[in-house]
Amino acid sequence: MLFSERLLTNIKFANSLAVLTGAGISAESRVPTFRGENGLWKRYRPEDLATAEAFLSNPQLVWDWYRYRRNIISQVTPNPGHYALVDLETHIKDFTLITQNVDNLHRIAGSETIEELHGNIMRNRCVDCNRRYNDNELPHMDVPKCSCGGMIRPDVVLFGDLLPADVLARSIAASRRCDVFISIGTSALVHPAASLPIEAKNCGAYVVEINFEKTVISDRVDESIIGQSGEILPLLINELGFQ
Ligand code: BV8
Ligand code: ZN
Repeated sequence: MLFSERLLTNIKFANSLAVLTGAGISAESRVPTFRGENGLWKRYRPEDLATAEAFLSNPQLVWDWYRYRRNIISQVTPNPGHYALVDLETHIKDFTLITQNVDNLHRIAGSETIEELHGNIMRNRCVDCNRRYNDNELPHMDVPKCSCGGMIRPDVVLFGDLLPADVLARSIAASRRCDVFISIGTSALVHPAASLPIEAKNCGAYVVEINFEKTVISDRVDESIIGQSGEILPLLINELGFQ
């Protein structure tokens, strides 16, 4: 049996459930992760491409990087792991999906209560006036400029950026009040997202991790299930046997 009776009972009777996802849940959709074997950070230096300073000193390079990633993401679709979370959400009264991913796949799959901690690669914003631009509204320039003259950047949270305060506040609140917290496909190395499973644990939640391998939080959670989230999550929904 892949799932303990304790896990199944805790989820079935949970009033409040929070999920944290990372790049691992999108790996089976062929979206590269960051730190795995073929991870993006193995080939590129994050400090050159995904920091606030990098954008200001070399906006063209950072735009090229996000256009490259946007191109990959525009060709992929959600996998059974994303859809299993859509299903789970319909059975839990108070459900919050907190994601570190910027790939929009949870939204495409149909999840409703999504907290995008690190923004969304399909959105853009002006660094000066914060005006939002959809992709098709972007001026055709290597480094698009806003009507106010400011530079436009991808609306993602880079290293050194503060996370959107309202999103972070709702994510912390969900982690503190949930009965069950499920951490899926994240190396739990990037803060403050990585602190959420521990915050949930400290507030009495039953914390489960689903990952391809052990992580830095594996020995601090209640249950650590090793495997592919795209296989495990549909099996979990099946075992829960919601009516
Ligand atoms: C901030 C941009 C205030 C968007 C990203 C406290 C302690 C230590 C450091 C800090 C701290 N507070 C702040 C920091 C600094 C920094 C940080 O955490 N650095 C770390 C690296 C040490 N944090 C920040 O700068 C944050 N800002 O806190 O502001 C501040 C600022 C400075 C100093 C103090 C305070 C901003 C963080 C956001 C950075 N933006 N990306 C983008 O391009 O995507 S981070 C990047 O990593 C992605 O967003 C990604 O989501 C995130 C986390 O990575 P994962 O999703 O976990 O992916 P990873 O590849 O690592 O792991 C994948 C996992 O999946 C693996 O475990 C693998 O085994 C598993 N897996 C693979 N396949 C599968 C699978 N599991 C299941 N099934 C599979 N099939
Ligand atoms: Zn502007």
